[in-house]
Amino acid sequence: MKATARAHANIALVKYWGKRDRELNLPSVGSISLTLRELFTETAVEFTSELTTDELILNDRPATPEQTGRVSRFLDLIRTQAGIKQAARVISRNNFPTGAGLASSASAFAALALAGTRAAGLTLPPRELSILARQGSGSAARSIFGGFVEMHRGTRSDGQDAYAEPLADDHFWDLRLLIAITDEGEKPLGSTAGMEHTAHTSPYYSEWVRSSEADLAEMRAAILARDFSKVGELAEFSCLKMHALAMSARPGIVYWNGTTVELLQAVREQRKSGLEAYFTIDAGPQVKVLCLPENVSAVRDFLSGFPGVQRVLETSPGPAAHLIEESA
Ligand code: 2P0
Repeated sequence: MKATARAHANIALVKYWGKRDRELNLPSVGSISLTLRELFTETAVEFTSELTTDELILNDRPATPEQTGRVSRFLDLIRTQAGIKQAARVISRNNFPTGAGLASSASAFAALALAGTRAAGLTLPPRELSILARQGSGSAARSIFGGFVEMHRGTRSDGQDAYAEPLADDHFWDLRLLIAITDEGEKPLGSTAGMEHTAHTSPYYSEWVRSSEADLAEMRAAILARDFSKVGELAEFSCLKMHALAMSARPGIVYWNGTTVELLQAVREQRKSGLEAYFTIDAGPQVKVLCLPENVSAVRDFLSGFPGVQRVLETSPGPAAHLIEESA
C-alpha cells in the first residue's frame, strides 16, 4: 500500500526545550503552538518487497545516511506496530528551507507518521499518531493537529500521556506570523543536541522546568480569550526565556546572528510607535513576528526593508495533518 500525507509546520508560542527521556523522546516541559498553513511537508510512503533497505528522497535528492537512518528507526516503530517487515520508499518534500529553525522536523515527522501508518495498513486515532510522531521529533507531536495546540509533557515513563491536543482550530482566530529569514543555511547545532547540552550544563535548567506550567496556563487562557497583547507578550517572554536558558549552558548556545538581535529590538521599537507586533525565535536565527491581519502589510514592509533580512514569509493558522492520496 502507498499513502501520501501533508503536515504543516508549527511555531511554538510557549517553547519546548529539554527531554525527560531520550529513548522515548519525552519532553521535560509542555508547549503551546500554532500550526502554519503556508509551510508544509508532503511525504509519500510505500512499503515494498522490491527494496531490501529503506530509501529516502528528500527535496528531490537522495538523503544523507544520517537522515535515512533517522527515518528508518522511525519506520521500525510503525513496522513493529503493523507486524510487517518490508522496507519502504519514502519521498518527502518541504515547501520551505530545511533545517534553518523553521520546524522542518515537526512537519516532516508528522507527515511521515500519518503516511507511514496508512501505508502499513494502520489507522491510528490522532492522539496515537501524536504519540508516534513525538518519537520522531518532539515538535512533530503538535503538527498532527491544526490551529492552536498544546503538547503535554506527561509523567508516565511509557510516554502514553506525552501527546499533543488541540486547544482551538485554525478558524478560531486569524493571527498572522511573518517570518524574516536572516540566514538560509542549516543551523550549526541541532535542537536535540542543543537541548541535551543545556539540560546537562545549565544551572537554570531545573527552574526552567519548574516554572513552565505557569507559562502554559497563562498562554492557554490568553489564546482562549483571544487576548492578542497577552499572547504576544507571553510569546516574547517564553522565547527569551528559552534562549537565555540555552545561553546559560556551558559553553553557551547562541542561535542568533546580528540581524536577529537588531530585529528583536526593532520590533519593540515599532510597538512603542503603535504597530502592535511581537517576536519569537526558534533554534535558529530567523525572527518570526506575530501580528493581527490588519497590520500584516505594515509589518511586511518593515521587515522586508530591514538590513540583513533576505526574505519574508507570511503565514496564518493552518490545518491538521491529512492524507492526500492513498492507493493499494
Ligand atoms: C519548540 N523547538 O517548541 C522548540 C523551540 C525549537 C525551539 O521543538 O529533539 O526538532 O526532535 O524532539 O522538536 C525543536 O526541537 O526536537 C523545537 P527533538 P525538535 O518548537
